[in-house]
Amino acid sequence: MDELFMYIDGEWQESHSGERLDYVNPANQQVIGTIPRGKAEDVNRAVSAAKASFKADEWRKIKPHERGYILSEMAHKIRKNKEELARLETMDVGKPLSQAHADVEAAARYFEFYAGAADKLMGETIPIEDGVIDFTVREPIGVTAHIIPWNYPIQITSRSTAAAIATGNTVVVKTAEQTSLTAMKLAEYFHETALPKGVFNVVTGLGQEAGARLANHPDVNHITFTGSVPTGIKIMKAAADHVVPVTLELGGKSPNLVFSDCDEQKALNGVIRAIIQNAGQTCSAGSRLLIEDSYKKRFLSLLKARFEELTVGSGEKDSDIGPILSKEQYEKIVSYIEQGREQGEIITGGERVQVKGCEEGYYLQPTIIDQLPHDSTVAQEEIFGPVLAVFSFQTEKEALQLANGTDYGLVTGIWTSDIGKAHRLADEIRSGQVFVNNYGAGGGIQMPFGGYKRSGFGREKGFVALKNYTQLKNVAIKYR
Ligand code: TXE
Repeated sequence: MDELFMYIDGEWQESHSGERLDYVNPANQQVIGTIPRGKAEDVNRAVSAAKASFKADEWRKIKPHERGYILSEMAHKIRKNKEELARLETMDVGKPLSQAHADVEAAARYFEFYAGAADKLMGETIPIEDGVIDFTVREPIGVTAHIIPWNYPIQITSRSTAAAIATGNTVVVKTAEQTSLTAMKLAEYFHETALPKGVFNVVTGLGQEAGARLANHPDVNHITFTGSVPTGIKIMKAAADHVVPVTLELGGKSPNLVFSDCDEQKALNGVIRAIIQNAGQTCSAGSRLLIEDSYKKRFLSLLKARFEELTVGSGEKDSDIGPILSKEQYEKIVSYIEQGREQGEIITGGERVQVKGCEEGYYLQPTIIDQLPHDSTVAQEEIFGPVLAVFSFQTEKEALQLANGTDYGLVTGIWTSDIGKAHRLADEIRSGQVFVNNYGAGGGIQMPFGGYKRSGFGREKGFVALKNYTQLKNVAIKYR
């Protein structure tokens, strides 16, 4: 059993109460260690360390390229330890090892990308009138809170903390209670760099305890949150009490639109990958499939055959689909499948899989549900499992209505060889990302990522995310 500690003010710390929480390996539901059950006192310690280090000259006066250098070192350390990190991520989340490797590489890329950006954050000069020089400066915002979900811990921790540190802020991370292993490794690597103590802090604990305190702490100056809509709403309300900006990434019900003129193999591969990645426990999962009516029968039968070839098993064996994180998540998915069975038709899947040697783990067959009313709960809500709901359309207009017909708007995939059609649809789609003849562009850490509608607001990834962690000052000087 591994006992983890929190990382606060450059030191490994136990929770104030001394209480601990178990964490489990989803492959077999075995307890593999404990984490401190951080509560308000622990968050207070972390925020005051972050506040003090934000004010200290050691961090405030550091040259931008030196911040970049620290982040580059992080990228280097992540790559050097990629085997261990991928193994830990698989053990913590359950995901297939090859996907964990891709997450680790993405984490390294975030540090690398924002390392390069650290000394390229520029303001503008604005013409006002003769004798006045007007310019803008981007300044760090202060103590930034990062509340992390359990599905992509190393990626999501890296993407927002690297951007916040590149811009000169200090950071308090609250890991998801289920998955803290790789965030603690990041703390370990930061500890080995020249990052001043207190700039990067990690608190572990429950959402309603440590998370809630971080969200309502008066000395936090920005909150980045990825997770469920109800928790996002709570965080936004808590932040409103202190007029603190938030960046919210709240999941989706993303569609893939498949037209009969698509490249069939590419579309099949894309649609499958979009829903089985991380066993469908992905905010951008392609969980709705919209197929052109005349092509539906053929595409669906090919898809069914491919679904039935997918392997379900432990992440360590690198099966196509790993376990569901927990009993709670599994039961949530199964309740949607049962509703789907009543209101529609299960084309394939829908049953629990017993994996030899991992009997306690929650494994599910990849599932396709057809014939659902598009306004049903199963068609509208985020299931967060390997469950694909299928619909058909006759015209572009109908395709668009279905695509835009949920409260979410995170990602859309369009599969067609007609570039005009792809553009027309992309113009009208209400989602933060649109992919044509691909889904995800290989992770694309450089591309803005975030939602329309209830998928949240603000953008992470890419250059644009630097704006989350800075505030703009305008200076006007009259010299005549
Ligand atoms: O999410 P929560 P949960 C969706 C997905 C999943 C559902 C529930 O549909 O089935 O959410 O998962 C912290 N104040 N997504 O319960 O509650 C919590 O400790 C402050 C989609 O895990 O949103 C964790 O660190 N923080 C999503 C983080 O919030 C609080 C990824 C996420 O937990 C808090 C994960 C509070 N009151 C789940 N309550 C995506 N967009 O990818 C909880 N937390």
